[in-house]
Amino acid sequence: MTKKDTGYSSTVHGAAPHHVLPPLPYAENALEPIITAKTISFHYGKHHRGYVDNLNKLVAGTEYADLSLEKIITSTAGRPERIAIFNNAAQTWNHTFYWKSMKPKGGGEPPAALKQRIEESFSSVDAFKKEFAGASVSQFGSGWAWLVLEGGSLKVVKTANADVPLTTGMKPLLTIDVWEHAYYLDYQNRRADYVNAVLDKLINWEFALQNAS
Ligand code: MN3
Repeated sequence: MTKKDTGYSSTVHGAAPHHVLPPLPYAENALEPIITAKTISFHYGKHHRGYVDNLNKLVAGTEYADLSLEKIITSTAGRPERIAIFNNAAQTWNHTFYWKSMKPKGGGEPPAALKQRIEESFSSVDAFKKEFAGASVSQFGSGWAWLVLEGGSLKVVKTANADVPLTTGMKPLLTIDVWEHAYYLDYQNRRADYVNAVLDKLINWEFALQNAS
């Protein structure tokens, strides 16, 4: 049996689990004071890990057992009878993407190449941030706000629950989790304060640029 070095070691039907919880790209306290170690510890250690564990249990012995995470997401999207697999696969993917969308000492000015593309699509970086925050706040209930690439231009979109723009042909560049578990311990019901703080202090522009090329 092979063991990955992620600290994830539970097994499914005697085989090594296909999907593993990737390590956080930084320490649990590295995003303080914007997002506390307590929030990250629950969000990564309980929520994200839970989605990975559930996914492994749900796909064991099914036609999805040997598929990549992306393939599971695209082949279960829009199929009500596969909603549990879709939700756990998409949430596994979304959270890994969310951790990478932030970094300690992030925010500030985007790199020139990205800044130019943001200005072409939104007129200014501030206008982009405003639109992104607006999408985050207007998402009713749980979901995600995204910067995506579609047909060569940048767009802000929001998705509900586990939904991910991958399934509609858009390429995600950045995301912010707007489920309450992402911010409630630190911001209570002030979702806009959380999103604006992430955009100003944590957003990982280099990750977005890397995804855009
Ligand atoms: Mn979450």
